[in-house]
Amino acid sequence: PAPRTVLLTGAAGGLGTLMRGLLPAYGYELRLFDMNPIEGEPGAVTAELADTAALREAVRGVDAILHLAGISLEAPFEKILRANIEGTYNLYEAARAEGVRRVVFASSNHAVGFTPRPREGDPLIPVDTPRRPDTYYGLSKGFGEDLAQLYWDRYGIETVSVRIGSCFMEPTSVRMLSVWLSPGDGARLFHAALTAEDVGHTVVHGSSANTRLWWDLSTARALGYEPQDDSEQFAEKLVAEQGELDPDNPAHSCLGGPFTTDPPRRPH
Ligand code: NAI
Ligand code: 15L
Repeated sequence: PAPRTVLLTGAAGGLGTLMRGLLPAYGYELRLFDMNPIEGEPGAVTAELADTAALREAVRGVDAILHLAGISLEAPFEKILRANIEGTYNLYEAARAEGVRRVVFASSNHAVGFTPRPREGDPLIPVDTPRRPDTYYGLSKGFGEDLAQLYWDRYGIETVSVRIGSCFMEPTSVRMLSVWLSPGDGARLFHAALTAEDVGHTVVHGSSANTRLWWDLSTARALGYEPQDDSEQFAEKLVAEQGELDPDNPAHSCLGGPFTTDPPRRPH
């Protein structure tokens, strides 16, 4: 049966707020979890992923988990370790203990951020491209994907790991034209990931049907995802402001964009 009650972790964040608005239309009842309180949502659980008792209670009885909570940008390793690595482990342990069978994990393009972006005529980046994290943040997303694989192989908990490109109301850079996931397509993709059958552990790229797409959406489409949006509507304005991507600029040469260079770590 399609999952009805879904625990949404990271519900106070940018993407969590967008999905709180969009997912109920698909028939989901959302249970909310975040370390930050959410105004107007007295039923939300306000706790850290480090609070294993709160987490266990929060997952009890849900049909699936949409795991968005975590640090969403680069940060010192110790912080990433606690929130993203230990936090995601705690989440899966709670799911295992309470018998939750399906997780949708918010992975990121930054798990493979040092992958060169395709140039004219190159094939799209496939979903089995080797991991090339561009930050400790991206490294933690690779860890989450491997944890998902372990919990499928060992415990039969299914996961769709969605390597999200950039999910915001609008793209704000020329790079984002290639990786943008419109909020509406984000909801479509999460819905497909929550309901598709026999996913085991599946990794998908999370973008809209962008004219300037860099990566292959076939594993996402195989779940039933049919993107409706294209970032090209924003291209003229962004290119006028920022220019086209510069082939000589290292911050423009890889999928992860400025995450690969900011702060500078090595010569390119
Ligand atoms: P955000 O930073 O706006 O939201 C993250 C939420 O997680 C925040 O509300 C924060 O309070 C909560 N959180 C952080 N650490 C926590 C902890 N230890 N315990 C409990 N709650 C904690 O980020 P955003 O943009 O909403 O992203 C959501 C998820 O999607 C993140 O995992 C991020 O890495 C991932 N993602 C987002 C992308 C995007 O374009 N928005 C792109 C790729 C991945
Ligand atoms: C991410 O993983 C971040 O969470 C988000 O804030 C954006 O920076 C996005 O990637 C991106 O690559 O644009």
